[in-house]
Amino acid sequence: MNASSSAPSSMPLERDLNGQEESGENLSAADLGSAKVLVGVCTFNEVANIVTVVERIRSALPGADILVVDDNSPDGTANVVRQRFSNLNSVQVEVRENERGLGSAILRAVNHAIEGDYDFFINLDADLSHDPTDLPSMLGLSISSPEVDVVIGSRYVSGGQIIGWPWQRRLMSRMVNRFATLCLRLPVRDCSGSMRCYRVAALKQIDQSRLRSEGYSLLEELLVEFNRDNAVMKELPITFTDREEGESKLTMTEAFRSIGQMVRLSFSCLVKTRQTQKYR
Ligand SMILES: Nc1nc2c(ncn2[C@@H]2O[C@H](COP(=O)(O)OP(=O)(O)OP(=O)(O)O)[C@@H](O)[C@H]2O)c(=O)[nH]1
Ligand SMILES: [Mg+2]
Repeated sequence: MNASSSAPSSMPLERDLNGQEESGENLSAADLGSAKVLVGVCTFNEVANIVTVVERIRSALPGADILVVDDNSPDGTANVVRQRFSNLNSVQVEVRENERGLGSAILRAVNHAIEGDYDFFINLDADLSHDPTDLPSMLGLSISSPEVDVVIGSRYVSGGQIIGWPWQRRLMSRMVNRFATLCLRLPVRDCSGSMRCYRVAALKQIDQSRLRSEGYSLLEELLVEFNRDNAVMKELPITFTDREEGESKLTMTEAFRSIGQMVRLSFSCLVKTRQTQKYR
């Protein structure tokens, strides 16, 4: 695909472009150059985490805007953000009154990035499982590699790890990712993680009318669409730490719904491969 946007020429970070090392430095507003960056954080009942995560994102990427997409959380997550960051234009909250679902919430933030003419859209969870100090190296790699359409914070490449999950959760995640790699033919190891830095020009190319997932499976579905468009995907190792505060929203019902969506997606990938072979 590679619909690249402007890349500032001088970046102060020392990076290994294979992503094996990080500088640990933060990208200041000046370092972002002309790049306009939106960080999306989707929330449902994250009152215990949201202020900390927004503050850590701000300190990691001071030049970025932050959008919290909250599904009218009964615990008052949205109000807490509004009150705590009321003096900052760079922190916005969008409350979806009658919608639920991580996938559709992420898409809302994606569309905000497209409509706002941002260059990069970064997504991460609100529960501090994703460490905001990883953001500068993910964004740095995106900015310095115009050919890369999405940088994926990956638990499953060398250097990546998961802390705090029981073996059942690890097994389930491994199986889901193995399925996605094999059956959805995705050329990455971590297909289900949400911590990603997308080039907005590449997101614009996606035909959103094709997307069916409202929940967690949107993460795999976006990669399937990217792959269909021959997008370039790159993985950077991250450490994922199990949440300490608040409760998981990944219910068994949502897990089965997402697996069902992935099976549907795998059929459409199979049909596409057959058609390609037939007309080759
Ligand atoms: N807006 C919105 N956000 C959601 C919804 N479901 C989950 N989220 C958010 O998506 C992120 C990931 O959800 P988690 O519950 O942490 O799911 P998980 O990381 O797979 O599971 P655990 O870490 O074990 O809890 C968190 O920031 C949630 O608040 C939803 O329906 N709407
Ligand atoms: Mg989580």
